[in-house]
Amino acid sequence: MRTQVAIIGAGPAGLLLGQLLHKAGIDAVILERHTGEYVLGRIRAGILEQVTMDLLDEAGVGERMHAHGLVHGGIEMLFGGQRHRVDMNRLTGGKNVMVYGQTELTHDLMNARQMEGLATVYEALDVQVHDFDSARPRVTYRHGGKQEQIECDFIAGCDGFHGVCRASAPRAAIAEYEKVYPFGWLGLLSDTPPVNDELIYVNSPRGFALCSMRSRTRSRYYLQVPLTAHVEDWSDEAFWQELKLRLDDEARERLVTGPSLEKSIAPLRSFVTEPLRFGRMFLAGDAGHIVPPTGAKGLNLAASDVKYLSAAFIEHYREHSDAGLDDYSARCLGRIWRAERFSWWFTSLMHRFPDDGAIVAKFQQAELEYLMHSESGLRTIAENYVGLPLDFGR
Ligand code: RFL
Ligand code: PHB
Repeated sequence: MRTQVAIIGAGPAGLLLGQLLHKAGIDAVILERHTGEYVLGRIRAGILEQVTMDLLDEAGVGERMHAHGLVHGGIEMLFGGQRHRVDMNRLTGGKNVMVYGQTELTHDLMNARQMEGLATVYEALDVQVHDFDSARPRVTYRHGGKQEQIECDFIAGCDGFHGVCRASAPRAAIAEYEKVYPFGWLGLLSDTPPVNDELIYVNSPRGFALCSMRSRTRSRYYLQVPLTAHVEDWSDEAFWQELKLRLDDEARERLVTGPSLEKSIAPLRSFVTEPLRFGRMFLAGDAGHIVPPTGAKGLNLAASDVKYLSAAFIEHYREHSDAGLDDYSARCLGRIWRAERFSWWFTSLMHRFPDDGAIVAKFQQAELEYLMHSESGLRTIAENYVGLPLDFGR
């Protein structure tokens, strides 16, 4: 088989890239290790920045998001038993975020691809990337018991943190920066109305908590848990009990509990690969970088990588210019490091670290009080949370 761009991974990054390339008349094949149902079963991100919403519109898949997504102009911060609102809309001159689950977005992209009859190979096993340092890269894989090969012009590594693409880059050509946090997030999804109209980020003496949602009838809650925690040891009842202990009186009273639809623990990590290009192979999304979820940036960074990469491929094929491809890594990394910094800072501000004594909790409290009472402090949170403009500072 031959194609112009071989995309590895059918998560949001790979599917969105496939859709944007298709719109531009560029041929692509997507190879995915798992089944479509498995990909849809992963409960992950919930918050989209304006840049991501615009890109979904550009890809022609924004209709359901606009119909069912919830526009949020603020978030609430709970610490010291008090709630404070960050009015992001006012502080950023009218910007908002959209609450729309990654599952829904993935579903929309999968549907669009299927409707247009575009090639996605699910359950593609033992995917390997070859010769990306030459003009004729290849991808090999096994499917339905047969060995297959794709010849292509470019390889897009959209295969997430545990993918094969980054792992295939020459070790001498790659630098990796990593911080692993000493706790994880235990998430619970339930068909119960959200406790609040907006998200609540909680810094409590018992650890971080987050009240989020997927719709007016479906809630998503998270608790900071030790790295040693096992999901089997957390009954639904224990989860609700602990969440209540981290909330304020009003939220505790309003909280509606119910059986979990899904419960899982995610570790927290900051990770960046430099560069994101290796000859004719490009990394995008979680394949190149991971943020702790506190700032809600992971999916949004995957979308901005894809925006830059699709524009670079389009420029290559239409204008015979490689300027966008040559600039891809630097352009993405500027945005990535800014989001990494915000996610690390917000994580440090809101969680209890096991080795920090009582003094650090006091520092956090003082910093939060300062931020909530300073216009510039509030704006710092707001403008980072809604997403900095594309090519900020360039
Ligand atoms: P994905 O979604 O991991 O998809 C990669 C795909 O590649 C496939 N794959 C392979 N296929 C073929 N061959 C191989 N060798 C392969 N290896 C892997 C995988 O099966 C998979 O289908 O990466 P992508 O597309 O870059 O998307 C990134 C996002 O999924 C991720 O950044 C977000 O979910 C992060 N995230 C959040 N991001 C936000 O922007 N806002 C949020 O509110 C938010 N909340 C979260 C999050 C992530 C979380 N977890 C569980 C890590 C909340 C949580 C709890
Ligand atoms: C979510 O709804 O899953 C979510 C929302 C905000 C975050 C992280 C996760 O910061």
